[in-house]
Amino acid sequence: MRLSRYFLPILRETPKEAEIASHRLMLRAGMIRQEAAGIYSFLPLGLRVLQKICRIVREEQDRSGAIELLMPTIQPAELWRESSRYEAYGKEMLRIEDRHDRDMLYGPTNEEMITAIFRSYVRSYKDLPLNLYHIQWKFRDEVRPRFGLMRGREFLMKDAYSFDVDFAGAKHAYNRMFVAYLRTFARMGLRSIPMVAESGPIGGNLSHEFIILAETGESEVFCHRDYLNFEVPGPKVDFDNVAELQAIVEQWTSLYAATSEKHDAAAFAGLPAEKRVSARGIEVGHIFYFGTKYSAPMKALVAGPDGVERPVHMGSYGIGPSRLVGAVIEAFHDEAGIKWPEPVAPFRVMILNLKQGAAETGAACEKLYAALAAKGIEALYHDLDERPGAKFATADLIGIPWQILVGPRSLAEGKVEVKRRADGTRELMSPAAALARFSA
Ligand code: 5CA
Repeated sequence: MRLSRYFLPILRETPKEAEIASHRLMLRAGMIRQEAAGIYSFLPLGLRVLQKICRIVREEQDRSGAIELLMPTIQPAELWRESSRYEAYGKEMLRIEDRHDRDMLYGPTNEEMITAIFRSYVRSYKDLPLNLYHIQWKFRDEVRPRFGLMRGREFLMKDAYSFDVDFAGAKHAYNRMFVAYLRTFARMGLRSIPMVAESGPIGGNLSHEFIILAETGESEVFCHRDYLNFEVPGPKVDFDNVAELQAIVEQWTSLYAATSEKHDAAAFAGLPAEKRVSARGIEVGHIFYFGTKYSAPMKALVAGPDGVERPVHMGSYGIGPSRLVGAVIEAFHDEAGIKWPEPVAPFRVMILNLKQGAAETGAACEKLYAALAAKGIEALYHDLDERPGAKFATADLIGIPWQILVGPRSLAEGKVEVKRRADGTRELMSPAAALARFSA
């Protein structure tokens, strides 16, 4: 992408309304624009990151055996009356009337709708296990939308819903998601810690929040320090292997870890002082097992091997991709701007022409740009008529992992400079050597 043909509305001033780094940087880097409290447009650069995050989420959901579908944002109120959540959900639910005076709502979550889909088609244990997920916008009329994408009113959620004939099956479904979540966040460069959590309006008595430690996090959390060094399961983990997954989950729940609502001060005080981590965290995922809370009132029944019909056992599993855009920035930034981990970076390489208008640097940049495109590597080419200082500032602000600096002096010696945004290291090398660094 040539910057001269792109839409990257950089802000030079720091927006006053933004209280935390990720919100400030997203606004300054031209990634998002606020349309109303807690409601944002994703500008092109922000959308690229969101899509990268969703891709990783999808790949890991698919790997774990979940199947993608897509439910609408708008739902009929009748469904929610069946589960008795229509009144219970209160003011957080955005209620809408259509032209026929029918009560509708903008979905804050989808347990009811997925249960209705399930009961329309599935009758027998032979069709189980089943886990269906989608990635769809949600609306919750939060009392205090804040911190940009962290606590929005409209936000993107990956929500998965599992169906099993009994508790043992449901526990394995829960374990699948548990392990998939560890992998998902690790692929974004984040260390997530599963913590015992309150289940709130979703319900049930088995629930874990996946927390990223960050000073600006909204949750107060407590955990054993060893979680910071546990090994994340690799890509070869067998999601059908009940014992293998159970062992991973047991390891990752063996030590103390809880959010403030579930905190047991006495148990925590029992840990050796140097192992106690008391910190703030960002909840990037939340998983629930709630048994027959929805299937019993909504009559989603399956016949077991004995032929007897019973309510199906369910769980639901959420990840916040739009919140993750902010969470990744909270974890990876410095004074100058964002430092994207490669798997979620909007582009992999940025080419900076340090003498716009000069024939030599122009030709060298064009050649690099064409060669990267031919290799399938996403590159952003800063080809605007700006001074080098301004180009450096933009590049550091938007945080593309690799910068190729093409200046007249080095080029006269047949060299370009390759800068790594993560640690600021720079190396002089030939354009061919720079290109050889990158493969698709
Ligand atoms: N139905 C269940 C699981 S699918 C559910 O709604 N869970 S939740 O309420 O915990 O939300 C799931 C995830 O969505 C959270 O872990 C968080 O990452 C994200 N999320 C929730 N509320 C917001 C919000 N206001 N802004 C941004 N992301 C949010």
